[in-house]
Amino acid sequence: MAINAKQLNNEYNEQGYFVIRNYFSDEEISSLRAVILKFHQRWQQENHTFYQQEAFNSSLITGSQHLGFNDRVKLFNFISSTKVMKIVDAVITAIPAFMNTQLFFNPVNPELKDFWHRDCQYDYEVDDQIKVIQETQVVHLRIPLFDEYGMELVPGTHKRWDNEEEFDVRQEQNGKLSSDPLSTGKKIPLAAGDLLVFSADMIHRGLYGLDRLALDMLVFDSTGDYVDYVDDDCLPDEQMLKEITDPRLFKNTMALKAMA
Ligand SMILES: O=C(O)CCC(=O)C(=O)O
Repeated sequence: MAINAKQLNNEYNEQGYFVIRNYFSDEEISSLRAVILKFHQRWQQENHTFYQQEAFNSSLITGSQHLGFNDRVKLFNFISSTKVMKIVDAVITAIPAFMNTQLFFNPVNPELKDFWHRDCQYDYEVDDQIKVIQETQVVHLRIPLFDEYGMELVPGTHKRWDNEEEFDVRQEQNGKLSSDPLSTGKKIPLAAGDLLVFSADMIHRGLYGLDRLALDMLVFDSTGDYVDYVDDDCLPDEQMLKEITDPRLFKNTMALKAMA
């Protein structure tokens, strides 16, 4: 599929997201799904209570805890494949670096409701969030492995602050809940094979309800101050690097770590 990098970059800068339908083939998705399902089953067994009661995602998928050498190499090769790197390079035109992976699923606990947030709200107080959204942001590449209701995003909020309704909902104040509808929200239904790219700091939520499994890759611009968020165990080791066709995304992170 022909990619217009300039157009994707403009779209991302203006709206905070873009979606490419049918970007991955059935073969690409079924081979990725096989590895991810293996991880998910093992993770579920080890985190039984957490899974039953409160979980809606797992992380550190490329780490050594649940997957062996060959499966990890497969994942690293998918994450840094030519196809994925075309998109990463379109969004981050300087030096992109790998941060982490997360896996989003439908929560078992029906009390858990899909909630609006900006990722930065878990690390920063409100005054700092206002500043942080003006700076370099982490980019999520969401790769759904099954059809799902997808994500709901508030276009433009990667660069602009909340209006009153958004802030009340996100903060759960003035009688609002973080799962309340937002009049500015835009639903993006996703099917297996689609790719959604969005800014972690825009106002967003995952939409629960279908038996979803979505892999999120998180990448950042090397000029951003994010290297402390990277877990060493989620990077390839020397042996694995030899098996990765284009390891620059991981090598860029390693170089930042070495300087930190
Ligand atoms: O899909 C979800 O449940 C939430 C997704 C999300 O918040 C994220 O990808 O940052």
